[in-house]
Amino acid sequence: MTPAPQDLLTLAVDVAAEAAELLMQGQSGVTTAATKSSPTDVVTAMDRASEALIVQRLLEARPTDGVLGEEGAAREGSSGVRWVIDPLDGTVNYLYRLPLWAVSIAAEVDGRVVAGVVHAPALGEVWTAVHGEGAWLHGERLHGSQQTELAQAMCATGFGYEASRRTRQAAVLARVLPRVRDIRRLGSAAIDLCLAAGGLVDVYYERGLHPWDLAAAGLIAEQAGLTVCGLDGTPAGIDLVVAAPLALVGELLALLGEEPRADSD
Ligand code: LIP
Repeated sequence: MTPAPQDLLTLAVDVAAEAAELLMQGQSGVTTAATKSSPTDVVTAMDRASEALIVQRLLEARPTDGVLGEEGAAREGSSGVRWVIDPLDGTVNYLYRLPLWAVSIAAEVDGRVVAGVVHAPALGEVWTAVHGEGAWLHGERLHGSQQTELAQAMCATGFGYEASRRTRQAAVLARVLPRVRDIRRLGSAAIDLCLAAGGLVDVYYERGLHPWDLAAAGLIAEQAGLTVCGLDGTPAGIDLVVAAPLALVGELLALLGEEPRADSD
């Protein structure tokens, strides 16, 4: 029996709240436990503890589900449901005690995201969405920006951890900066997309994101009426994620794609 997306959301919201509490408790004194793709791409013991707790709770409730987590949790399920988990998005912000970090949990049914929650405890925000039922924050339905002029658009973006990738991203940013109202670099793709869902920024783009960075927040932005896509309008993914009002998508994609790509950056 395929579970109701709302029931999957209820479970995700409860589990995300517990993980958020664990992360708030464990933040003081947290240090880098290891590095990943570069010396600045860090993981802390709290990233791992959060993921372990989330996976344990989800599989206690639904033992035959699959999981995919940033810190290595990977399990094929038999139920048709898979949980895509970023146990701590904005790890560097968490390390620096900046409040822009979140727990992100999405439920996929047969490969499509049907429900998602992004819980940012230091901001006191819990964004949710169910496919076809809108995006919500504190019981209010979210509506993304209606901006129709790119030059008036507040643009959020982010950068990778490797110097060569950052060099290329800086070149893209140099093209974008004169063409938008201003840039915000907040350090968490999940929070960037949720702020776009609420119209607190007009557009967002980033290259190099993983499924767990955008699974839940991408649904939230989409359910708030934004177009969420990738290069040339293909599905959003590691090559590119754009979230914008339909009126701005074409112009933004053209601007991002202007430079012939040496590679996927
Ligand atoms: C972060 C993303 C952010 C991106 C960072 C990093 P993490 O995820 O949320 O948008 O710019 O480079 O990938 O590493 O904190 O889970």
